Amino acid sequence: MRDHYVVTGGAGFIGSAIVRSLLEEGARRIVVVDSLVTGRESNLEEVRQSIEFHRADIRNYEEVAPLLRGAAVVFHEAAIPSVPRSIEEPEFTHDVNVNGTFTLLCAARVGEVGRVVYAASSSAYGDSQVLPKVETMAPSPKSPYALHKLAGEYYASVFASVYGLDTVSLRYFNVYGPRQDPSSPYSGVLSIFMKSVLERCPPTIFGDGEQSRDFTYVEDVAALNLKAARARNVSGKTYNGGNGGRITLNGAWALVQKIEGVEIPARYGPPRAGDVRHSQADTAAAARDLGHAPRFSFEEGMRRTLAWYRHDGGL
Ligand code: UD2
Repeated sequence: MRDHYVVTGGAGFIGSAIVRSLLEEGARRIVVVDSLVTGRESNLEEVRQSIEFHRADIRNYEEVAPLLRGAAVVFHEAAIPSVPRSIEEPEFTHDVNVNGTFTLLCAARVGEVGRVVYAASSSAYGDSQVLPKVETMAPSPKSPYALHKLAGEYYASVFASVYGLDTVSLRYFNVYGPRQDPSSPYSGVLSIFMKSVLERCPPTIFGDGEQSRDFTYVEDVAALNLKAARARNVSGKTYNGGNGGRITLNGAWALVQKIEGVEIPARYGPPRAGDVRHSQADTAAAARDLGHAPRFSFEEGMRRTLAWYRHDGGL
């Protein structure tokens, strides 16, 4: 009987939000698989008694396969994110993101997993001429990371068509929210903005700050994952996981300052290699096929996130 859920990368920022949402929905058995390379056990602190935690690397078939066997759904979040990290560490990030995903899909197939929901990335689109970005557009990855995530998506789709493994891919659009680690140079820009404003230090914006992103609140992404786990007739498909809006980095930093009631002019540095200029999701397919409707406006998400960093995030 398929009775359990697996979340790879479940000690990470997005994975741990999926774990929480599963628990809220009454899931009985949740298995977290995490190597703790970027994830942290503290992200699971208050739910630790309600889940099974396994420190394991998705590249290790022998370790991972028994944990997946017979799972109802595997949410595959484990990855080494970051465009610049993939440029600086191409072998390691390829190994985890591409080979790790391949290994995981093999284990899911052999273990007769009910469905794999794969964390894909909006970076697959690259610099499309048209906004918003819709799933029918040809992908155009600009960085190793974008290519890794796209390869995983293609593998998921091929495992569906060739082996009959039920898979669905969700292209996340710049997810932010509580528990995003702000401490690394590879951290998501909004977590860096939160740290900067609370420490009253100017952030460095790469380029002119007029690049834009469809920042998406982590709880909306977790909700989308649960919908994708249940939707019918979606196997082998890819959906955008975005909010549908778009804000520039200058606009986002202005909002952070407004919420905090401070004025700290940002510093500006050279543009970052592999950076996409504009990003915005067309959300129609996810709404139609998965029944997804994002709940959090950017300002509401930012207020909640800042409150978390202030009270719980140790800043
Ligand atoms: C990409 C994907 C995103 C997700 C993520 C995982 C796109 C459009 N988005 O995010 O969906 O998969 O990768 O890592 O490809 N920046 C600064 N100052 C800083 C840090 C960043 O200005 O201190 C800029 C950066 O140059 C970029 C923007 O902020 O223009 C967002 O950068 P990011 O690293 O937060 O995310 P991004 O867009 O590479």
